[in-house]
Amino acid sequence: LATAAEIDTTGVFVHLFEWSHSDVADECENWLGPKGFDAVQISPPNEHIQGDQWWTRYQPVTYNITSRSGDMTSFQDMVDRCAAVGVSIVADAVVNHMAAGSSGTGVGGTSYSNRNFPDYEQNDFHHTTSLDVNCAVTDYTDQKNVQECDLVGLPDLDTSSSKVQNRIAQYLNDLYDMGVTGFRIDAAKHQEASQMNGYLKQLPSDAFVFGEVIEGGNEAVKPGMYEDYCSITEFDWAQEVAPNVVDQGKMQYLNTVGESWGLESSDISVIFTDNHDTQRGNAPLTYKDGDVYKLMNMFMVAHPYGYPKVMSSYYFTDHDAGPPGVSANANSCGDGSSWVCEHRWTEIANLVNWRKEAVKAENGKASVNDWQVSSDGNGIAFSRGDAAFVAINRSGGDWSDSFQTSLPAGTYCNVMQSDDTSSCDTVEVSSDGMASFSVPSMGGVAMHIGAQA
Ligand code: ARE
Ligand code: CA
Repeated sequence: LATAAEIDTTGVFVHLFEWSHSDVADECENWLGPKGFDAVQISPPNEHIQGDQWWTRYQPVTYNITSRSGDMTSFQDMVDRCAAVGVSIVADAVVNHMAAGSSGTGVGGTSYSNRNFPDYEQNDFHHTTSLDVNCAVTDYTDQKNVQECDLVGLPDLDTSSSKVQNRIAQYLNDLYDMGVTGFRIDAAKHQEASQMNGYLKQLPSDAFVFGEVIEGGNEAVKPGMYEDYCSITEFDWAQEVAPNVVDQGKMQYLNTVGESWGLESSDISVIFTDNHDTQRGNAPLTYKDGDVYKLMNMFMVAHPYGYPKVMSSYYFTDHDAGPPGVSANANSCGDGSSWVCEHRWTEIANLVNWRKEAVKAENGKASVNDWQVSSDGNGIAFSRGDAAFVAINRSGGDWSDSFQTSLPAGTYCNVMQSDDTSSCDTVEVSSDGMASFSVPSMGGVAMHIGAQA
């Protein structure tokens, strides 16, 4: 069996939200490996409360590997099969709190009562007037309220306690020993950063960790407080970029996206167009927006800022609805009622290997060269290193032009159409790097040295 690789944050990963272990394993072999995705974020793999809603996954009962996605055997099989094709697993770690309510039973059959679980007793939780009572998170301007009270009624673990820290560390190390090399720390913002580090520092140093820390205007807890310990979710990326993709004529401003826009530093920022919460909340764009959403994803994967995470969804209208009952690999991707599979959209998927070639050629110096814009400001085109070129057109009409690339002369696949070098539509680049072509309305053209016809 292959050993799981350390996560390469210069690549691209995908969140296969609510996919089963066996579907993730198949997807690694059939799609993610060949397309160059470097990792998959999975839904929380541990035992959670019963119920059909997706959010039952965020109410842990035990750290046993048993969940709606599958059991321990299917979990290990997934990790191994993904590793064998170069795809690492990022586990969503729900460790700030345990399941809510006065009593219940987990999907693995474990019973619990108010703040009493096999792994934790009432004294291991933050509490106020008595052991079974705690305050609620109500005031984001108050750090103590955010970090020591219960988030939406979820009993808040006392992460200052070494017993709690050690138990969390053991869970994460068990996952690591099974081959998991990445971790999303759910509700990291609700844990004091150095207390979170009390368990993170017990992980091997090659583990990749990012904390879910949502930046909010006048809030007490800031992403910067976590940067010594882990990468962070940069929620502002989508909020800042989206208007420039949605509004007419603003694509032209996107070349400088990054720290100068007030975003956190690129090397610690996980970016995404939307996530499983924001697509049910305030995401500026989701799969429901069609082409304009696709364009934003294209830009995210092509542009060097941050570590891009592609959101892969299922169709929903009801906020709480859990995943479809059908396998994602039963030809149900894109059927309009089960799995959306944004990560299989050609223009997004084929830019993943494009980014890899770009990063290789740049040799550590991420750069945007040959920046070109259309006369209406809706079209942008750029090179990265001398290995990759992309043009993205947000306008209602095609954009025909002669483009400056830094590519060596040759015949390239337009990977936005296909990366099959025996049958793709091609683009000719002449010895001075120039190429003439038409960029389709609400679409793109992209070439890289790894896909020459
Ligand atoms: C569910 C029910 C609740 C019920 C609770 C307990 O919906 O009505 O009280 O169970 O019985 C998810 C769902 C919740 C769900 C929970 C547990 O979203 O609805 O509660 O699972 O099943 C804040 C946090 C951030 C958090 C978001 C949602 O800071 O960490 O709220 N995100 C993560 C996950 C969620 C998950 C949890 C945490 C809990 O990604 O999917 O909840 O594990 C401003 C602030 C933000 C704040 C945001 C929303 O932007 O700056 O910090 O995010 O508002 O309040
Ligand atoms: Ca907490």
